[in-house]
Formats: sequence, C-alpha cells, structure tokens
Amino acid sequence: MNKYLDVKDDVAEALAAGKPVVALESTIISHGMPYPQNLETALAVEAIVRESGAVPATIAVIGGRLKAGLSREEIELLGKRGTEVIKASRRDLPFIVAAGKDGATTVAATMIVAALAGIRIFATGGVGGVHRGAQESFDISADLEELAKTNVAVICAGAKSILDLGLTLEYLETRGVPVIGYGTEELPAFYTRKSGFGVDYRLDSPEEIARALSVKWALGLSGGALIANPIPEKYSMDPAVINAAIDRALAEAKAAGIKGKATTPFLLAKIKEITGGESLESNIELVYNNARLASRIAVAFSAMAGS
Ligand code: PSU
Ligand code: MN
Repeated sequence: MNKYLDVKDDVAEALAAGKPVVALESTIISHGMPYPQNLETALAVEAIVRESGAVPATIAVIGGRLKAGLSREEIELLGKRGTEVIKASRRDLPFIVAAGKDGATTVAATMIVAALAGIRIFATGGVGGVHRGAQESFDISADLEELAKTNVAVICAGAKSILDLGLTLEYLETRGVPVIGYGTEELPAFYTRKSGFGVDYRLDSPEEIARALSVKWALGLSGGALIANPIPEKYSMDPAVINAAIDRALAEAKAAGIKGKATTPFLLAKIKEITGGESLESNIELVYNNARLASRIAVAFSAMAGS
C-alpha cells in the first residue's frame, strides 16, 4: 500500500474479497457542476453504484492524502468549496500531497489513484482530449497519456465537441488505447448520441467488455480503454443547440485569452451558462447512466478474475 494513499474501509474490504469496485472522479464535482447539484449528483452516483452491486470509490486528495473512497463530509467539502479546490491532474498530485492540500482529481489523476488502490473500472461523464486548434495551442489533455499507460478502463459518454474528436481518436489509436462503443458503432459526443466518428469496436454487453479488458491486461498490454456509452435518448440534446453553444464558448475563451488547465473548466461553465438547465440535467443523467454500465462491467470483471 502506498504511504500517501488511504483506501476507505468498505472499498478495501471489497478489493480484498475480489468484489466489484467502481472509481469516480472529483473534478466533475468541484469544477464540472454548480453547487448544490454537484453534491446531489456525487451522492446519487454512489448510491447507483451500490444498487448495481458494486462499491463506489470517489477519488480526491484531502489534506494531502490520496483518497480512494470518501466520506459524506469529504464529498460535501468538495461540492461546497467548488472551484476553490485545486483541479488536480497528473502533474499536480505531488505538490498537493506535499503541501497537505485538497485536490479534485481529473480523469488522469483519478486513474492514477485508482490504479494505486487496485481499482480497474472507473465511471465519469466526459474525458479530456485533443482540443480544437491543438495544431497551434498544443492543448492535449493529460487524460489521453494516462489512458495510454495506466491500467484502468474509463466509462464515459464520449467526448464533448469542445474537443477535436477526430484528432482525439487519432491520438488514442497512436497510443494503443481501444475505444469501445457500448451498443453503438459511433462515438457519442456527450450531449448527443452521435458524432459522425466511428469507434474501434462495438460491444453490446457488459460481459463482452469485461472479457476484452481481462484479455488485454492478461496479455500484458498495459494502459486503459475508453468505453463510450451514449446518453439516454430521452436526455440527448438538439445538436444544433449544443453546437451553437460550444462555438460561442470557444470564441469567448479565445477572446479572453484562456489557457492551460483553465481551458476545459472555462468552456464547460460557459456552455452551462448559455444552455441553462437543460445541459446540466443531461450531464447529470449521463453520469448516472455511465455509473450503471460501469458497475455492470465491474461485476462481470470481478466474476472473471475470480474464476
Ligand atoms: N470534460 C467534460 N467534463 C469534465 C471534464 C472534462 O465534459 O468534467 C473534466 C474531467 O475531470 C477531465 C478534465 O479529466 O476535465 C480534463 O481537463 P483538461 O482538459 O485540462 O485535461
Ligand atoms: Mn489542456
């Protein structure tokens, strides 16, 4: 066990017994949604994972400790303090730990802590990727490099078209990261079920996905996988509405000279401001949907590992 890591009791017990565990990230809580919806969502996602037969492990840094599994009070703190909590990606982790601070972990940092704890399955909303205009800005999320090297599968609703989805897929292909569509041949674009880009493999059941992951890692092919789960039809948004909001958010970010780690949170906040409650509701529902699928994959994966 790493000396900077605390694994919550119920998570440690499940891992020791080979029972299913699902990791959850915390940048989405502190930087991805407003209070109090962020807190309600974080607690509801944990409940959904439990109802689906797995143990939730929300991941963050609290007082300089890497946490796999948070108490209710800790989740409340991340929700209430919001953007005051440092957004923590791979490069930030050592400094937040060394200074004894709190950090809300991105997909990359959540994968790192999950892997340290022995958790293989992780559910979130959207992942980072290659930004539009990356040819000039070089803005490529550290999430992609993490997927290339850390053995954790990430269940998401695809990626938002604040990113260049085509370049994101090219990057993942180069780094050997498989992109699986759950029940779809097309990469979903977060708020919408379609993007016009194909996935690498379509798989139609959690068992098939768990088997592919288990074979990948048994072959020593290190790194993660991206499992893209389309937003439920009922909550999917009109592509014209969401794309107009994304274009406006991108233009405002450019005009304001937003750079580096501030880019993604700025764009997400602007989209929410422009589209109002509809995008927030969709965002919440797709996270629930991903937590359900991730739990089913974790259940199938732990049954295979035990056999
Ligand atoms: N994309 C979303 N919602 C999010 C994020 C990205 O649609 O909440 C968050 C995730 O935590 C992701 C991070 O890991 O932003 C990526 O930030 P960056 O692009 O700075 O690597
Ligand atoms: Mn970036």
